[in-house]
Formats: sequence, C-alpha cells, structure tokens
Amino acid sequence: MSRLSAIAGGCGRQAAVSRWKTEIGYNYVGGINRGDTFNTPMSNDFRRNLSIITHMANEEGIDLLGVAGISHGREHFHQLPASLLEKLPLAIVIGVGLSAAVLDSLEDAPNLVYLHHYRQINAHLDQVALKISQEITRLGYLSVPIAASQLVDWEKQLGHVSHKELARLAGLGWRGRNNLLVTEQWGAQVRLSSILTDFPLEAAKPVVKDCGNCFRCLSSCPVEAIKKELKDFDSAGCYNQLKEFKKQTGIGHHICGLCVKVCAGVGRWEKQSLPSP
Ligand code: B12
Ligand code: SF4
Ligand code: SF4
Repeated sequence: MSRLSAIAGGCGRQAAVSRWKTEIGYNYVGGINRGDTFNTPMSNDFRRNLSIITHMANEEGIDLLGVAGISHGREHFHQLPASLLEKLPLAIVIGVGLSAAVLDSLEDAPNLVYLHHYRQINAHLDQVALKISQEITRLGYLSVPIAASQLVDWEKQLGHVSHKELARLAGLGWRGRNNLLVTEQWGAQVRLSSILTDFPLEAAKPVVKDCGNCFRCLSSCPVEAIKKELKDFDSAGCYNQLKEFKKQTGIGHHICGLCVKVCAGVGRWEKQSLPSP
C-alpha cells in the first residue's frame, strides 16, 4: 500500500470518519464492544478490516501503512515467546514522515531540533500503534504493539524485531544503500512501528525496486559507512560515529540523520532542490 490520503481536518474529518463507518457497516462508538461491532457478520473480510485500520491511521496522521506476513522468519524476533509468536501471523507496519525542514537544519551532526523531532515521532508512533492495537483487541483479536525504538539486546543493538524488514515485507519500500527502508514518496525520511496481530488481513508482497542510479547518500556519511552495495554497509563504523555524536552536549541518543536528510524520495527531490549527487 502506498501513502495514505488524508481525511480533511476539523468537523470535516469527523463527518468523513462517520461516513466511512456507515459505509462499511462499522458501528463501534466507544466502550467495550467485541463481536457485535459490525452490522454485518464478522468474516474474514480483509477489505473491511483493512479499511478499519487505514481509517484509524488516517485519523491519527499516519503516512504509510502496510501488512506483512510473518509466519516465516521467527528467528528474527527477540524476547518474544515462541508460543505467542505462533499465534501472530501478520504485522501491521505504520510510518510517519519526517519534517524536511527539521532535516534541513542538520549540518554535520545531529542537533536538538532533530532530537526533539525524533523523540516526538517515536512517541506518536507508539501512541498510534497502541490505539490500533486496542481497537484490534476490542474486536476480539490478538495484537502486540512493538515500540518504535526500544532495545531488547543492548550488546547486539537489537529491538524485538526490525521494523525496516517488516516494512519491506509489507511492500512499503526497499532497503536502500543507506541500510534504511526507502520508500517512493518519503525516501528514507520515515520512521516506523509495527503491530503483530492475528486480525484477518491480506499480507502484501515486497516491492521489487532498489536505489537504481542514485548514490546521493554515499557522500553524506561522515565515516563513509555507506557503500555502493548494501551488503558492504559498515554497521560498526556507523554505530561508532553515533556513539561519538551521543557524547555531544545535549544529544545523549544514538542519532545522526545525515544520510536520512539526503534521501528525500522521488516527489520531494524536485521540491527541495537538493544538490545533485
Ligand atoms: C538498534 C537500532 C539502531 C542501531 C543499529 C544497530 C543494528 N543492529 O542495526 C544504531 C544505533 C546504529 C542505529 C542507527 C540508526 N537508526 Co536505528 N534503530 C535501531 C532499532 C531500535 C533496532 C534495529 C534492529 O533490531 N536491527 C536488527 C537488524 C539486524 O535488522 P536488519 O538490519 O533489518 O536485518 C535483519 C532482518 O533483515 C532479518 N530478517 C531476514 N528475514 C527476515 C524475516 C522476518 C519476518 C523478519 C522480521 C526479519 C528478517 O535478518 C537480518 C539479520 O537479522 C530500530 C527500531 C526497530 N525495532 O526496528 C531503529 C531503526 C532501524 N533506526 C532508524 C533510524 C532512522 C536510525 C538512524 C538514522 C538514527 C537516527 N534516527 O538519526 C541511524 C541509521 C543507521 C543506518 N544507516 O542504518 C529507523 C529506520 C527507519 C527507516 N526508514 O528505515 C528505525 C526503524 C527506528 C524507527 N522507529 O523508525 N539504529
Ligand atoms: S539516497 Fe539514493 S542511494 Fe541512498 S538510500 Fe536513498 S535512494 Fe538509495
Ligand atoms: S546514520 Fe550517520 S553515521 Fe550512520 S550511515 Fe547514516 S550518515 Fe553515516
């Protein structure tokens, strides 16, 4: 699935939300409501279920949403019991685009404006993942929201699962030379979160695309961690640089953003008139 189209704000938004709820027979109005949530019998109606999720996501200002099948690759999940994972065949992946203006404020290191933006988008993603998860729970299905940015293995620098990989599997984009999830519309300027679930939805297929002739990010990295081939990406070099940045006054987090700044996505390259690679 590609970028979500926004519902108009204010009263218009409320009206639009009511309209789609009526259209799809969705009459949940708050409080605890499970099996009787729909006017029509609850079957494996993927389209309607996707509609519930995408409209919620739209209301919450989510820019990207996709569904990944995760029945395979369980070894890539960490600190989640196998007995739970086997009940969760899907991941709903959500993404929020970063402010191009905030990224423009980056010169040769992360700054406090970017730190704030990073933290707020993480918090926003976590809140939306929670809301979607609560709704799925109310509908009688299982859901586990995964933190946007939380380590479960500090030494190996691992989260519960890689949102980038889930996003790729959900067809939202490809793994760029910068090792990040790169999308058509947002480039790498998108942060991600995921909800593991058994809510009946159709899993997408990964997109067959890559960075093509773009090498824009190679010169953006202060330690030249980004190479022509993704397989040669220097993870240790990148991490060491982020440790250096972390020490800088007021930052205190492993952030950087320099390779994100230059990976703006097809639509935004024209608008931003960034220098040619
Ligand atoms: C730890 C971490 C880091 C570490 C990296 C360490 C590492 N091991 O990757 C450090 C501190 C260096 C770091 C740096 C950055 N990070 Co970081 N980071 C994370 C975090 C919290 C966990 C990543 C993780 O577990 N990686 C594990 C690796 C090994 O996963 P992987 O590369 O995808 O490879 C595995 C999969 O492909 C898997 N696999 C294969 N088949 C299958 C099948 C299935 C079903 C599954 C699930 C997996 C799977 O096999 C591979 C090996 O295990 C995530 C949040 C999250 N939970 O995803 C954010 C995250 C990856 N970071 C992000 C960002 C933006 C950054 C920075 C730009 C910092 C910043 N914000 O300014 C830099 C970019 C560095 C770069 N160019 O790659 C974003 C990426 C967004 C995007 N568009 O891709 C994330 C997703 C946070 C978010 N909520 O958006 N990060
Ligand atoms: S800047 Fe270009 S080469 Fe680098 S990850 Fe983005 S699309 Fe790929
Ligand atoms: S996050 Fe910074 S150090 Fe790491 S690859 Fe990107 S530009 Fe280089």
